[in-house]
Amino acid sequence: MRQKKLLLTGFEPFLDHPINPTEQIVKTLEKRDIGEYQVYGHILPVRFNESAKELIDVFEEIQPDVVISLGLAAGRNRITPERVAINCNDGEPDNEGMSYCDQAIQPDGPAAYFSTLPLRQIVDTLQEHQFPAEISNSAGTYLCNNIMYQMLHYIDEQGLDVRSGFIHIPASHELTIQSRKGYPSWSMESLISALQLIISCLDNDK
Ligand code: PCA
Repeated sequence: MRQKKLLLTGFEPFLDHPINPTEQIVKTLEKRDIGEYQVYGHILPVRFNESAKELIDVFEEIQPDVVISLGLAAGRNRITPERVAINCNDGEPDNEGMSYCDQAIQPDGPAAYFSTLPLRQIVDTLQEHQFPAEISNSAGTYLCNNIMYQMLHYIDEQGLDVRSGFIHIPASHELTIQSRKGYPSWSMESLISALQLIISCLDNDK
């Protein structure tokens, strides 16, 4: 049986966050075999004009069976798989100083795309293992929403049988200490274990 490929992405640090725990998670898990999947890792820039293009280039090179993109949501206390990506760029400037206000990501694209990851199974599995989790109904309007929308749009336009979605993770202890903010935080060990459980959910799906 052909081994399945999972493309797991994280982001570089952004705004006033000195580190991005998603980068550490991806670097730890890349090249590992987890369940039926071999993990291919990639760290994306936080740039409206580049992130999605880079993600799609990597996608075309690897041709994965599943895409899971990770982003930091400092302030959230749970792991939150995102249900939906909306066709909107808005908010804070990116790492290049570029910002958008109320702008469509794809002017002719649909209003939104739903995640095609097994969201309920992911949340239930995490909670059974004592990791707090909840489906989130908004990925915001910054880079995380942008790449989730663009990846799902590409898969849809190309008519591919590939599941894709986005998962926000809470701050790590290291980030909370370094940033001197009061973010709720998780140990890196717990974040890695939770991600392994999430990836194992893909095996029973479909
Ligand atoms: N989180 C941001 C972008 C990069 C990241 O890790 C977001 O939630 O949009």
